[in-house]
Amino acid sequence: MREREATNLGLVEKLGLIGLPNSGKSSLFNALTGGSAVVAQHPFSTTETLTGVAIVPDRRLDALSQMSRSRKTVYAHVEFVDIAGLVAGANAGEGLGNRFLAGIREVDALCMVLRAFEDGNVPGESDPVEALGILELELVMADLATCESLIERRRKTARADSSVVPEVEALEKAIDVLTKGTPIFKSDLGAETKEILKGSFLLTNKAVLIVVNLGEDQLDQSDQICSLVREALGASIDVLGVCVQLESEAMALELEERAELLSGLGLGEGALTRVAQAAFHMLGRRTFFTTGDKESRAWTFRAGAKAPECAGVIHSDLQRGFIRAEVIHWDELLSIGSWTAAKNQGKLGVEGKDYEVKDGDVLEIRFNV
Ligand SMILES: Nc1nc2c(ncn2[C@@H]2O[C@H](COP(=O)(O)OP(=O)(O)OP(=O)(O)O)[C@@H](O)[C@H]2O)c(=O)[nH]1
Ligand SMILES: [Mg+2]
Repeated sequence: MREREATNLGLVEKLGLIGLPNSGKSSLFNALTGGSAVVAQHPFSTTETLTGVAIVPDRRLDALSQMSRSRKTVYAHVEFVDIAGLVAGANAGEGLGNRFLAGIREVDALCMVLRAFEDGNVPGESDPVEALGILELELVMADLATCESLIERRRKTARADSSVVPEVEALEKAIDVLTKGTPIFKSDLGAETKEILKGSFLLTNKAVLIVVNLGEDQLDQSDQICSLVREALGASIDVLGVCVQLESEAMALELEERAELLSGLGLGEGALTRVAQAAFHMLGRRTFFTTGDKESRAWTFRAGAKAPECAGVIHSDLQRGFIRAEVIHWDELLSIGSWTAAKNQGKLGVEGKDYEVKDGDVLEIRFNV
């Protein structure tokens, strides 16, 4: 049987699932990672943060694996963290307040789960726009408190040490934005300011992805509901409509049955694929491939990386002893039909240390240690 697994190498950034109680965070977490977080009808069923690995499905890799008759297919992955639910007043310690805030401080990006589904048996509101407003306000209040407690101390230090001046200026800009109720991720603060602010560990200075949790009966209104959320955001942030319950039921099925169920509902390969892919992309990650009869594998690199750095993702020896990379884009390789044929036809590019690897490149590294 052919294996399917996620690579353990590469970048380790984590994506935190946040939302109001009973919005479906743990259900989404389980569906994405095959995990077993507690899912229950009462609020605050999650009290401890849980981390899990979600495979990033990739049709390009599937095709390469089939071409090479690989015994193993290894996908890229994204780490998700299931965090306790947040309620209005969390910044002042309501609900699981501080626990929630500590959990979110440790992740690198946020996936907000906004409930739209209606279910009389599951307490909680079903207005995603209102939920967004509550979440934003809580995060903003917490950030404002952080900035205000930092700035006086930093101002004092800056009087003796001018290298701290940019940080003071960045904090002033942040306070300005936050006071208006705007999270940093929605603000027009420049990349440089945001970079300086990273040292302050703000909650809203993180990339964001939004999942609207739809009821099965709302699937045909997905576009309308999501565009209301997009309007409320007023920023270029991905908003994905997902029926979490349905997708997690589908995940329990065998691959073929799952495909049948989802396509029968007009859901294609399902929305979880899009969530994992959007998360992967939002984190600035790109993919290159290696392919052979032993395995076909997706490797993760950061956008803009050069060939030796990518070689180092496979193994540090390959970076240290890097000589050159043989490169072909995945679709061209597929149309030729095999690595050997591509080589014989002279279709493999021979690239040196300065080559910027592109998303979708297939590589073979020549090295000497
Ligand atoms: N009808 C319906 N129920 C759902 C859906 N998604 C989740 N639920 C139910 O909502 C309840 C809460 O789901 P959880 O995944 O535990 O929610 P949570 O956001 O992790 O909740 P806390 O950890 O308590 O903050 C469970 O009973 C789920 O079965 C959905 O799409 N439709
Ligand atoms: Mg939960």
